[in-house]
Amino acid sequence: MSMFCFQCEQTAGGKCCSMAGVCGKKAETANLQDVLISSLIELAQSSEHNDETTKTIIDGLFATITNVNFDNESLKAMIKNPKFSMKEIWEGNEDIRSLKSLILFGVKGIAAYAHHAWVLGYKNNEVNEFFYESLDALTKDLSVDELIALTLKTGEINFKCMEMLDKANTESFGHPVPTKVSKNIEKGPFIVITGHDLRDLKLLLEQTKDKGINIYTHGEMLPAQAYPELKKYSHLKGNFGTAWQNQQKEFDNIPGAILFTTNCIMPVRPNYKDRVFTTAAVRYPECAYIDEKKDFSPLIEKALELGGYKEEQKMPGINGGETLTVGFGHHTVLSVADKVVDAVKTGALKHIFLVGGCDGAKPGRNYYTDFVKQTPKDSLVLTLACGKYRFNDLELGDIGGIPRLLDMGQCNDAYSAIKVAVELSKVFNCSVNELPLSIVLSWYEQKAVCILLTLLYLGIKNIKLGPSLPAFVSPTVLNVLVEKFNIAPTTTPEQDLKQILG
Ligand code: SF4
Ligand code: SF3
Repeated sequence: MSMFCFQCEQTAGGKCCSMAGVCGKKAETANLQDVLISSLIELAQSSEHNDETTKTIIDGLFATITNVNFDNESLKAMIKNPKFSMKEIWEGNEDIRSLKSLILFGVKGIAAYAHHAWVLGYKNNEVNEFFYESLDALTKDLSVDELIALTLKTGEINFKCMEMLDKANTESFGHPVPTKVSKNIEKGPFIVITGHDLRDLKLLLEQTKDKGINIYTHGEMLPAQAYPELKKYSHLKGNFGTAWQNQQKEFDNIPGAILFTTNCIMPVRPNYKDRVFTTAAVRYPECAYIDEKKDFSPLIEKALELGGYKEEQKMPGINGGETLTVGFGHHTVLSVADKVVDAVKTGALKHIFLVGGCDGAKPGRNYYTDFVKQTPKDSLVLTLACGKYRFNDLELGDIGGIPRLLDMGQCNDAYSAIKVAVELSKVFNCSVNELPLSIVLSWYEQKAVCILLTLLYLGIKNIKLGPSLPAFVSPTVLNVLVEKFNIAPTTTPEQDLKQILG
């Protein structure tokens, strides 16, 4: 059976996955996900705009993000026999396909963030209306200019969505505070929780109170350790392992249970399949699924049955570091803004780098480790999302008490980085592009697409993007991005640093 998917960074041969996904997605699953998108398009075009339809669209889009849903039966249950076929886009004009892909993949990312806000009780009408507008546009005969405008609007809406999620997270759990996180796993029963959903973590912490079970964050859940309403639980211990692409090795025969709340789930190996639980948009055949009632009892029982390690285990980061520091969201960073401004004025701080985005399995991602290691001592490195596992265990020192490496949170906390940049530009009375700030992004899946579109919508120039450029960006569209925004692929850390620092 053949398939067509080119939505992520690891797509086969840098072109498309056509027989099976490099991510492990089978052709049947990929095709079902395409039919699901068609089905959502027709739902958006034919239904009344209400909460029920909006939530169906959000959850359907979320299910098609890379490494979220590998379960054909659950996909089939979401499909309503559409007439439109995604082939019309995939087999059409290359530039139109490219722009429609940017919009569709961006909207998938927005759906994930809207879902997290929604479950905390936060919705935004403009964001919700855009799901209908953008899906409808995918079937329309639009010009390149019209599609470029809609692509930038996707970035604008994502900005509003990330802002809403920031509000949802901080009003529900408090503003993140700097927090040191251990990478050791204590003896005794434990649960590893991964993904981006903070509400799931809160519910799990409540249900495991006084049960003799420790909870460890993994992957994109790490920043949760910094939220006051989550860190107050004494059984929320350290962080397990590194980024998503190492899970098959790190979960090998693990004596604990694992909960996936979002991406990135990889094909689950038999030696830990019985201890993997998924919830919300994540589905994997034969793995237990926890529905919206969020009764985590089977997960808790599994953790107790497995019993955990007999002795404490050390799980250092990829550079050997044994602790990580998190919690530098906009609230914390802006509370020391005067110190940052003074350091710039006295010359103690000469440059700020934002090195963030997704991690991934393909070789070449050590670029980000080497880049951060080589940043000069009079520079700060802001980071976010799971790409930071390439360097977040490094000890980079500080500048006048401000740590040189500042972990701002999950990918959606790109909102924090933008807020800080905008505030600094106000203080220095210049545009964000005139700040001594450089953005070096790593991308993998579709949330990185909507974040990139947000940065472009905000007019941010000179972004370096790696480890490779998206296969769905056609040469013409790339030219537009280069001409308008001077976006460039990463080269080598040495060359890029030399160019940035002039
Ligand atoms: Fe290939 Fe990525 Fe699509 Fe998976 S999500 S099938 S790896 S392009
Ligand atoms: Fe990572 Fe999958 Fe993108 Fe939120 S967990 S960033 S890749």
